[in-house]
Amino acid sequence: MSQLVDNPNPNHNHNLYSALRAAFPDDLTAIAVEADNGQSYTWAALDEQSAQMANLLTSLNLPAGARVAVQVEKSVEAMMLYLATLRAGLVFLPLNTAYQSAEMAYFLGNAAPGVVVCTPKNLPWIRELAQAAGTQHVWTLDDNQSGTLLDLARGLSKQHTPVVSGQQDLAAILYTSGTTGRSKGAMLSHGNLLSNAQTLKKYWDWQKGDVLIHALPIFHVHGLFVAIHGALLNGSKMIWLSKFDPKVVLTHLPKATVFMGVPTLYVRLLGEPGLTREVTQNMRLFVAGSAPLLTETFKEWQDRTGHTILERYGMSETGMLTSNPYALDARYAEAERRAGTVGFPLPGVLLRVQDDEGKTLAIDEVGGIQVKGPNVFQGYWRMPEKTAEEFTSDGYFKTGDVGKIDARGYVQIVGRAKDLIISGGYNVYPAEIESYMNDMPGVAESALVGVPHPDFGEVGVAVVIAKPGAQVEADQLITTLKSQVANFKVPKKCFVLPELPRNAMGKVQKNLLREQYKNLFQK
Ligand code: MCA
Ligand code: AMP
Repeated sequence: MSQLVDNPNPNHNHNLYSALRAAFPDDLTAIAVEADNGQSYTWAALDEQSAQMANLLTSLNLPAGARVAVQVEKSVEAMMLYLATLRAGLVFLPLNTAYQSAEMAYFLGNAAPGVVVCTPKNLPWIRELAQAAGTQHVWTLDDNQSGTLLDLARGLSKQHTPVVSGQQDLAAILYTSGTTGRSKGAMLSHGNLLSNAQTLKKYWDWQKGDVLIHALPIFHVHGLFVAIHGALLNGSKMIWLSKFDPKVVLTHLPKATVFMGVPTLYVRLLGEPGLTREVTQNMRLFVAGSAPLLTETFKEWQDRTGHTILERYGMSETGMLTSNPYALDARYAEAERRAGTVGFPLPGVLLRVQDDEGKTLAIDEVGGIQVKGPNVFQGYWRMPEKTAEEFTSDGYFKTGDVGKIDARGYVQIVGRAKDLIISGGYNVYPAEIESYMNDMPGVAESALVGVPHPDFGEVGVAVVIAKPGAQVEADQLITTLKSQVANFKVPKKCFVLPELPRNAMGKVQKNLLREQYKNLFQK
């Protein structure tokens, strides 16, 4: 599986927090985070308040590797809880705030966390689910610096020495669905996360004086790891936005140097007349990822701002895998950031393209992208067979993405072998939504396909077949789904048809449905 080669000295503490802490500036009274609620946090505050939370976690005497499941709104305190979990040698399990009770029941039941932290308004139902999962400690954290977590931590010591962690000790579990079936918890170790953060620090040339606008949610890799680790490992200030609002981002751009976003964020910023060369003149780096960036967005951004977006590619299981160059990369002849590509494999990442027979393909040949490196995860939580299925016999992880490498070394993603829709940077698994739809009264079968969307890049469209004699209302079906699953997973349109297109083998031809509805949302 993963190969962790950095510092093999067994006595070295690989706790990720220790490395982040070592990068804090000497002046701990400087501002580390400037939040949009008017609150500022010094580096000392990050260290001391996360120490208090770590002391609280430590006082529970949970076994090493116990999970701390967290479903809270974005706040600086939520980030401190992440840091505290690392310090205490426990495993952070972030959960999207859009998840509803059935989804949460699965995650908590599967992960059996030692601690659950939720928003106060969800406490009644989360407490029930947590108790059913055997969790002893359920705390609250609101986005206004209140909640039982903070009440309990407040009186504790502001000093905490990070637990000694090995490179392969788990730091986080991120649920992701992969190819089929129920969500799988991708287990990421301290070594996985630190090696990726160190690689990106160098590759993107994080500099003294950099200031990051943090506008992404913190329950997925992009906002939690790529953005936060990037800033902390460079001792850089973050401008912390609780929610993405393009107008608010514009007001902060003149004070910042780095911005990271999914393509939808760039599309929405381009919709603002105030996005100009002038407002972005102090910016050094715009990073895009989590979903394909359209060439038209890339070009429009260049025209409007004079900046070239740097697109990179990654996964929950692996962190970042490839990146367009920041500057000349000695391994390659070119330093150009090329639209429609995700750049070069990052230093330390081995990437190849194989066909279904396991033959490694030549330049420009299209096949499955496979990767190996110190960033590649430790396996799926309590699913050893699934883990084994996703690795080749020589230890490469099968990403499920389909792509090619061109003669100049650029990786291009041309499709996905996995049935997955990426909508506004969030993953939607058709199999999951189809199973909800198939369970609805009167529904014989259903299919969910992704079609182009000007704002979200791609959105789900449902096609439903009614049982003989039954009446199915498309609007009702959408309303029912809204009460069952996270809102971003709900199809934007639903059609009730007499039958699904099938091939000679009886398999639903989703490509035909995608073709049929491809212009549904186009301007
Ligand atoms: C919100 N809605 C969506 C989405 N987000 N529909 C489809 N896809 C979405 N992503 C819908 C809601 O269901 C709701 O519909 C309506 O939009 C308004 O909801 P609201 O929450 O107010 O939306 P928003 O604040 O405008 O959110 C849009 C957003 C957000 C800012 C683009 O989706 C977002 O932050 N996306 C970033 C996700 C991300 O960080 N991904 C990184 C994953 P209704 O009213 O009908 O209910 S990490 C990853 O993928 C890998 C490792 C990587 O490479 O980084
Ligand atoms: P997740 O499971 O949320 O980590 O999503 C990972 C998936 O997002 C990858 O397997 C890709 O399919 C997709 N992805 C991430 N970055 C990009 C990108 N720059 N271009 C295209 N797809 C991407």
